[in-house]
Amino acid sequence: MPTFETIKFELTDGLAVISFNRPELLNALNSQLKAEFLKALRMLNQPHSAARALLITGEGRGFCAGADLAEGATDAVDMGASLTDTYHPFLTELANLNIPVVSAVNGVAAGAGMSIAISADIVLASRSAIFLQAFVNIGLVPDAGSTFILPRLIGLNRARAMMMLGEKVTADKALEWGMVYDVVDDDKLMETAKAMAQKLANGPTVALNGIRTLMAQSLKNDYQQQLAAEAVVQRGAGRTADCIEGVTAFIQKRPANFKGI
Ligand code: LHQ
Repeated sequence: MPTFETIKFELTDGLAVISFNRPELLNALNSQLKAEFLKALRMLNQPHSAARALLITGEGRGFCAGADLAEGATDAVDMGASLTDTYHPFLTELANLNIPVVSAVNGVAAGAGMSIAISADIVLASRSAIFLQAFVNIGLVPDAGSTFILPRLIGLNRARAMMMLGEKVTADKALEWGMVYDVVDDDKLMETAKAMAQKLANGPTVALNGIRTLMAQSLKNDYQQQLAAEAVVQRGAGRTADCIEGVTAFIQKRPANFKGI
């Protein structure tokens, strides 16, 4: 297991937990953190990884404040290149994971930090969490996938306003808008998020990955294309040992014991 400094990485009972670990700067993304995050995600994407779910959170009072502005992020000659070279690799690795991803948003999620938070399959927020499309406040456009994901979650109207006004949105409002799945009291966040992620880690991994695939395709397909995609993915899920186990457990009136195969 490599040694990480700017993230914490654990893998127990099929559940991988990545915590951004620069709490004094609200887990702002410097070069080292981006590289370590990418490395951890690549480990999870290895064919024989034991991970069956991923939980992402932040140490301290923030989830992630986006690009580390003190690292010279804004002095970059070409910020487009900064995105393609240092952000897109980890975002792509995250999107390509074949296990479900939960984010536990424990505090402020700003700029690219918000993009990471909302790219999870299930976003859980603490009551004091804050969501901020901070980019416009420093003269930038939203990036790291925000312009793709946010309008799909909350609609163009609210997404545009968040992006243009650069105002903080509370967890309760994010819930009302459909940006997050649920909001829980601060002291219950990690317990709730870990239980949820562990449930996914104990689940039928092939089917869960199939849901990820189908949800991604749903964003671009028409109805007939999506019906066809469901048939393809279902063919794979229907051939798993977990499907046999799920049906057998139902008939035998006992909980299913999924193995992820
Ligand atoms: C920070 C940061 C931070 C460094 C708080 N960096 N230190 C950008 C550029 C290039 C190409 C690719 O794309 C991107 C993507 C982006 O993500 S752009 C957006 C970057 N993020 C921001 O603009 C957010 C800046 N931060 C804030 O607006 C506030 O800090 C928030 C609203 C996040 C939190 O406010 P507070 O709760 O009042 O905390 P604070 O401001 O006091 O921050 C605590 C410390 O963290 C403080 O340091 P200090 O030494 O004074 O205790 C901040 O300077 C530091 N910090 N964000 N992004």
